Amino acid sequence: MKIRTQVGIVGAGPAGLVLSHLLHRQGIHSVVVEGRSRQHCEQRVRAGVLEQGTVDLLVEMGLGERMKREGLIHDGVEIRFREQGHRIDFKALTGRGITIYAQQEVVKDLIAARLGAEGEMLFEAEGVSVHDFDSATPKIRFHDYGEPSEVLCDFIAGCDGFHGVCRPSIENALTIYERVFPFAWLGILAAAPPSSSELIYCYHDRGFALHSMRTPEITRWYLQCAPDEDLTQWSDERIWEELQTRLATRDGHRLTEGPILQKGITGMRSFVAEPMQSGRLYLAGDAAHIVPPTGAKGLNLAVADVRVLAAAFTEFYISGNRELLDRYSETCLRRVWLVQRFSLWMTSLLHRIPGNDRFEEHRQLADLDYLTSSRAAAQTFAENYVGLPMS
Ligand code: FAS
Ligand code: PHB
Repeated sequence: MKIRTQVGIVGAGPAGLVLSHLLHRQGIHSVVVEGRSRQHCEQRVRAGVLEQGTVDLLVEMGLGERMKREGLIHDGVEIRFREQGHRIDFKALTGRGITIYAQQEVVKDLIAARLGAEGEMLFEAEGVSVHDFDSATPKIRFHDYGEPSEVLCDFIAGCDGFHGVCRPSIENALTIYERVFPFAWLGILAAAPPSSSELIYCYHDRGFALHSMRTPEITRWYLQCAPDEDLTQWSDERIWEELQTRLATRDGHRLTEGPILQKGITGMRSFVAEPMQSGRLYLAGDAAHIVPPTGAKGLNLAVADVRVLAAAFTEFYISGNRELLDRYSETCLRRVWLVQRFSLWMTSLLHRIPGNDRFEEHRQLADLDYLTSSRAAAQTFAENYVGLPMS
């Protein structure tokens, strides 16, 4: 089976789907080739925080209706340490906020919008590979239910995440920058109402903890753990006990517990591949960079990349001018490193760093003290957290 299109996209995550819909709105044809099933993509539990810029773009793309109805708008977060909470007021400091709306809901809305616009998406594609992206006719090859198939295109967008095939296909052209953290996150989804109206980021002697949510009935919690933590050692009771301990406050306020629906361990790394393009293959999202989830930036950075890429493809197809395409990597990498900086800073601020001596711990506590007592420090935190302005 041979399909001809303008932009071949590998991966139906937020990056690939937002790109495909942005191109569609500019009359540019694309085909999305995805290795997993639609159901898997729509049920994968990942991010939950949307920056204002991401929300504004989804609304502009006509995808705001359900997000506005079901999303939770937050104007601040709590930073908790030494059993005391300190609120950072995003609204007062930046005039902006964040929206809590699960990544899988964003993906569901995007897939529905693509199908509604008769967008071409091929799920469960096997053995995907990319070819000839140094020529004028790049190709995506795969098996479609056993049938050898090929997408011929002008450009390939590699939106296939960290473990995809696109980045390895150009690894000789890349320089890799990486930090792997000596800890991970044990994340749970619980049928328990939020214990606070906003997110709580907590520094504790026993390790980091995070209170987040998805809906008024469903909460999301994270605990710092070892990178090779054995999940079978974590009963629901032990998880709640540890959360109660780390998030404890002087007023003795107890967290609202409930049945745990899902639990998993997520490794923590900072990763950047440069450049984000080679020939007619362009990388976007987790295919090009990974941030530790402490800053809640992964999904938002993926959307920021494809916003730039869609504008570059649009300029090319309207005027033949390749300037934005040629500057794609340079344009995105400025934001990528700014977001890496912030995510690394937040991770170092809030986690117990193995091997840190008492001096380092006091410096870390002083960092937390400064953040929660200085308006200037809170302003810097807020403007990064709600999302730096789009270039
Ligand atoms: P994605 O990984 O979302 O999508 C890539 C797509 O490509 C997938 O559908 C995959 O199936 C497909 N694919 C892969 N290989 C392929 C191949 N060979 N052929 C065809 N298709 C292929 N960020 C936060 O801000 N907060 C969080 O709590 C958070 N939790 C996370 C938990 C986990 C376990 C992970 C891995 C990431 C988490 N992130 C979180 C970051 C996350 O949100 C990513 O940044 C976001 O999914 C990036 O989107 P994409 O670049 O579209 O990549
Ligand atoms: C989440 O809700 O999944 C979440 C929130 C904030 C983070 C990371 C994850 O920093």
